[in-house]
Amino acid sequence: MVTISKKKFKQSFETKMYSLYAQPIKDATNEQLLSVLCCVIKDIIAKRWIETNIDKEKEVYYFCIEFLLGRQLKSNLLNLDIEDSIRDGLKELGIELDDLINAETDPALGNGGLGRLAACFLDSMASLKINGHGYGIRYQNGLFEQKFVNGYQVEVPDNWLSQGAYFWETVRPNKAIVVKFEGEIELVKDNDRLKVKHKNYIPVMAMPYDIPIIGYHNDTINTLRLWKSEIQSRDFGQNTSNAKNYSGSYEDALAYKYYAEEISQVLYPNDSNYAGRLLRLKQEYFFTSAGIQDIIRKYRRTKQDIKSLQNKVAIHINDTHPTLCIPELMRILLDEEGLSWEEAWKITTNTISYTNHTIMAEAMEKWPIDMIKTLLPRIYMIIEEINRRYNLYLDDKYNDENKKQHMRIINWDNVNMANLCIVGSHSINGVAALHTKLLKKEVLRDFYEDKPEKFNNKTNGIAHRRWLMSSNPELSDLITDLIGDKWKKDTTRLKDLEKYKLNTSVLNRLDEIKHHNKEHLADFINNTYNVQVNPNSIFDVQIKRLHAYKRQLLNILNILDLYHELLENPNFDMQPRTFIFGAKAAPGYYLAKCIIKFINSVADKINNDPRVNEKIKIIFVENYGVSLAEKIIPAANIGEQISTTTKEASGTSNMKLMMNGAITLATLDGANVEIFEQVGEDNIILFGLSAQQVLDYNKYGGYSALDLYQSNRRIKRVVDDLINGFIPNMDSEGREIYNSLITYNDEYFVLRDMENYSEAQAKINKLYQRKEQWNRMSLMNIANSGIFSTDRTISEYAKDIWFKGCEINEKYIKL
Ligand code: GL9
Repeated sequence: MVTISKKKFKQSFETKMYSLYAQPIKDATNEQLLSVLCCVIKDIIAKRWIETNIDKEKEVYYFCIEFLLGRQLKSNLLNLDIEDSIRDGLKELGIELDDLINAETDPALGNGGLGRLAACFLDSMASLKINGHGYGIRYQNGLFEQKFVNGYQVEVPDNWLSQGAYFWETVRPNKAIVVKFEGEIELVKDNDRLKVKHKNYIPVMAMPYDIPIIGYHNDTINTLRLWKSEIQSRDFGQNTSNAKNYSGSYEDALAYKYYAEEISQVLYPNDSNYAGRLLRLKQEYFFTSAGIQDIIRKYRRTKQDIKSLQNKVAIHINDTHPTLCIPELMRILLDEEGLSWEEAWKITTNTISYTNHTIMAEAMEKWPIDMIKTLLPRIYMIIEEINRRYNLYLDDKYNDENKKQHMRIINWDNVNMANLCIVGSHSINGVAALHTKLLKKEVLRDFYEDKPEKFNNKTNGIAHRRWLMSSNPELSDLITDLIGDKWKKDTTRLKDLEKYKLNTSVLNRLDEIKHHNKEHLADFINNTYNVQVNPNSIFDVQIKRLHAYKRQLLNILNILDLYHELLENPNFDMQPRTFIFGAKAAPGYYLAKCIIKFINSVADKINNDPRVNEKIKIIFVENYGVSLAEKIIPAANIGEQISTTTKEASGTSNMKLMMNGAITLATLDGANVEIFEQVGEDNIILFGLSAQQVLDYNKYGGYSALDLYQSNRRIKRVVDDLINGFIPNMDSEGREIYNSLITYNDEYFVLRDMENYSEAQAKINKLYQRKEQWNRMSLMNIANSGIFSTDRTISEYAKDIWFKGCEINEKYIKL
């Protein structure tokens, strides 16, 4: 393992400061100090990074259009096990490590769960010594910064590169790759074969920026390679003789520059939603083509037979955004390697695997044929041929036209990307047991019945190193004091904590740590938002994207109900509560933005009402992201996981919160089902419709929100508050929400679950007052969170998908 002595570190730091900035340390800004520190760390790991990348065993390439990394410094120091020596060394130079940790930008190159999962996967692949690398896009602007103006969400462009560079990355111009858009395809006769000639294409340069991904206390340093789009420059020895000629006017040159650079300019701020825009399709092809070309280039250097690709390379498609990996790999195998269709198809399907992350209809990517044909003429030809052959297979096997229609890759005027993924890969997995079951039984039933052996479940996880060890060090130390430190490499050992469940002093210690974390968060809230919160109150947390199915609305309507109850009965016995929300809404998602405005307006009213504000406080943190999550999660007493059952594929904040001792308040949706199975019914609070009830309502109807509204006094009272002026400062937002509930019959069953939710909340109120029991529940949650480490998830991917049947399986996989 790499190490560095304090003395050597100080020397390197000073030398780097001079060579980079030619100034003494005392004159440097925190950003400059941070950049120097990153360079020193990169020097320390350089040799190991190079060695990890010398190809030995089978490698995994994880394609994802988003990687939500969060800050890297602290987690890198933790994984390298050099935090103490660096902290002391810096101190002797007059520098506080924590100042530098806080000076780091938080790269938000993702929207939410999907992108964060990809980042946790990278951490676990490196920590399990799997040669697993990420491919993505180096967006110039990540997810927008959220501001609240008069309670409304306002989006400000993210500028994570404002310091000029990202200190962890290394740009590699010698590894740039040309990606070809548009143009025409000509088939030219070459002896007895037809050769494909792509003419008049627009060449876009994919410039790789590499970020090291450091394994925990081992020597593995993997790579996240993010591509930036640029104009094609002649300097890099790429053959682009058939490219469109741009040597014309100044306007032409500018237009070309815009065309190329626009591709990696900005992250689409969508959550589980299909954008359907040409630029998005460009992004999808840009990074998949660059990645696949890169893999093949590296493979060719090994001089091995291309037909053995699947023995050395596993390609994973994370959701449908990288689907074009399939026709792109086919293109290279057919047009460049000269393989037959059958050979190429076998290699492709054996190499590629796919994960589905949602069953929401609006997330299902369907690209218009014309768009693909014009933008990617050769790729479209290949998709058409895949479709033609698959149709022959379907016609041969089935008579049911409806069924076949459902399964076709090209349907009407669209290419169905999920269908292409399913047909073109050897493994399809969902992200929690219930989600996989719904895929098999409902959404992808025909495909499952056709090829059941391809389908499997891989329940999501979280990197416990970031989400427990690094963000909650006090709790982490207590755990180690109690059960030793083996849990850090094998989180199932957390189970050993159960033997302390009747130990009052351990339970009190747990409580003290939670309280301490709550004080920290309270200070932060006070300093940032100028709102006083009481650390003795219950910290009730809902942090996730704002979406109707996630039902932040249910939470706020219940708070409003509580408010009415308190006004009617000031002696109403309740433990003070602090409700904490963190959520961004997609900029074009009007209802979600109305809900943000509504929550902020209710917060304003309640927080300023002296009759109740000792009992209820509502905090909506601005610009929720990874860094804020790291502050909030250790301080949470309750994790709200209240999505409409069947809609949340898995969820991952549920796992982070339980691992930090929060009690889950949940519907039996996504991975909540498995959390319930782990902790048992005494240690979770459940409510709401079952999956079957939701499916039945959706199939057969039978739910009337209006009837419920008219017959239930408390429901009517809060729904009326949306439109009767009770909440000041609202415009038409209340009406919009009202209509979604009453006029459009409450698609997500908010009102249907309301009474049950309110009972569950009342139960929590009582439980919290029995402190020892509450602390025991908290301990049981931590003790049973072990299987939700991504180390478990990744070892399952490795065993069942990437390395299935390979020799290296045993050697590499820990669990
Ligand atoms: C999501 C699902 O909605 C989540 O339930 C799941 O936990 C994650 C990771 O598997 O994937 N799918 C999806 O499109 N998003 C998810 O969070 N959305 C975003 O990432 C914004």
